[in-house]
Amino acid sequence: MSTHVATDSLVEDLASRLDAAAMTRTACAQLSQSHKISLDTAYAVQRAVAGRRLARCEHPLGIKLGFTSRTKAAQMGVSEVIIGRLTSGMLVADGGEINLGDYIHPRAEPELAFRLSRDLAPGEWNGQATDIVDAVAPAMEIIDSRFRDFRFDLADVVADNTSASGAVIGAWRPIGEGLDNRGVLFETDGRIVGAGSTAAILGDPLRAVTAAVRMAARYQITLSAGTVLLAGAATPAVALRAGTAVSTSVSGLGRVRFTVAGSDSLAGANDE
Ligand code: 0L1
Ligand code: MG
Repeated sequence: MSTHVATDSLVEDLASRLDAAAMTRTACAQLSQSHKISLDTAYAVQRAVAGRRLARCEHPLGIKLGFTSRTKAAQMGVSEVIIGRLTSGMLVADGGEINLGDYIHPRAEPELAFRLSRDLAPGEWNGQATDIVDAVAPAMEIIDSRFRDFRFDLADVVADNTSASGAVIGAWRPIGEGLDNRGVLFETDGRIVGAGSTAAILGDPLRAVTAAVRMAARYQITLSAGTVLLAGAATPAVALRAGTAVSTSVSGLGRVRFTVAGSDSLAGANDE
C-alpha cells in the first residue's frame, strides 16, 4: 500500500461512490479493485464521506474503534485498531426500531460506549482514561459495509468509515471498577447468539479510550465534551433479520435493545 494521499478529486470521487451506495442501499465494488490507496488516503475518503452526512444536517455524535478484538485483527492481518466517525443520523434510540430497508446488509455487535467529559485538543492529553470519560453504557453497533458481500481490505474498510451505520446506547452510568472483565450476553429474540467478556475489547475497554484519543489526533477528528466512543465488539456480529428483537446485557451495566422492522425478502438483494 502506498503512503501518499491521493488528489482531492480522487478522494471526492471515492467518497461519492461510498455515499451513493449508502444512500441507495446498493452495495458497490471494493475501491481496492480499481485503486491502490494508502491508509492516509483511506482516512481522507472517510472524512469526505462523513462530511457528506454533515452537509445533510447531521452533526458529529462520536467515534468508534474497529478491530479491537484479537481474532478480528488477526483475520484482517492488522496490528492496529481503526477509527471511524459516528454522526447523529446513526443514533438509534434504546428500545427503538430500525427498518431493514434503510440498510444494505446490516449486522449488529455488542459493545461498550464511553462518554467524554471534556474537550480534548489533539495531543493535549496523555493520562488515565478515567480522567477524560464520565460515563459508560451498554451499547450495540450496527455495521453495514457499503461493499458487496461485506468484503473489503484494510484501506477499503477505513474509507467506508469502518462500516459504521448505527449506534444504540443504553443508560449511562458512572465509570466503576472492573470494566476489564464484565460478562456480555448478546441475544436475538431471547436466544443467546453471543456470550463473551468486555476483556475481548483490547484486553480492557478503557484501553479503547486511550487508543481512540491517539487515533483521533492522528486523523484530525475533533473530540469535545459529550463525544460518544464505541469501544469495540465483545463478540462477533450477527446479521439482522426482520422481526427480530436484539439485545445486549453487560454485567453490572444493564441492557440495551432494539427491534428490526421491514422485510427479509430484500435480504442480500442489495448486494448487486
Ligand atoms: O466495528 C467494527 O469492529 C467493524 C470494523 C469494520 C469491519 C467490519 O465491518 O466487520
Ligand atoms: Mg464495532
